[in-house]
Amino acid sequence: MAVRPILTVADAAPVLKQKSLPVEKVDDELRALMDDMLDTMYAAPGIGLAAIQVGVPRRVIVMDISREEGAREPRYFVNPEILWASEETAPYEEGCLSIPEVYDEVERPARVRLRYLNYDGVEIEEDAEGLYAVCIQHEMDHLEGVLFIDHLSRLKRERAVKAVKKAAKAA
Ligand code: K1U
Ligand code: ZN
Repeated sequence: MAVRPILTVADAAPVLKQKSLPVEKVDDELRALMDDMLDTMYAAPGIGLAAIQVGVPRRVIVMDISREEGAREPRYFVNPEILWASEETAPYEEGCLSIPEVYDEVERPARVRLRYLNYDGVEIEEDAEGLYAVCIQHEMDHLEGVLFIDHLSRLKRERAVKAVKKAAKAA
């Protein structure tokens, strides 16, 4: 398992804007990618990560939204689909490991029903709400090449990218 570099809008915006392709088979090679993604997410630290953020354009997400120290609850999503989204929406102050140090409020459906393959390739259908619903929608946006700042005004988006580029230049 390995921690891989996370691409940011400062160094790899065109990569992050690309649409990810479906996974054909959940095999050991894919599980090795998911293991690396989880290590990378924990090291960042973050609560979610899409494969495109480590430069792999495949429809794969890892997540751990558990709040207790030491009790890890990793989740793996291969080829996730949203089957239903509530009309009710909820705001959440989002961040993104590809847009470091930028946080802003995004309004998304409060609840969604999901279908995906898990780490073992088993098909799962379940409902998500709260932080789970926020995080899976944020990560599924990554699979479409959409960043959370794309939900903000043009002014806020341009400011965010400028700030990340400035910080990267200074580092
Ligand atoms: O997609 C990503 O870049 C990961 C992102 C996920 C996310 C956060 C908040 C709302 C929606 C999606 C992050 O993990 S940003 C870092 C973060 O939220 C965090 C880091 C450490 C502890 C707790 C949260
Ligand atoms: Zn993100």
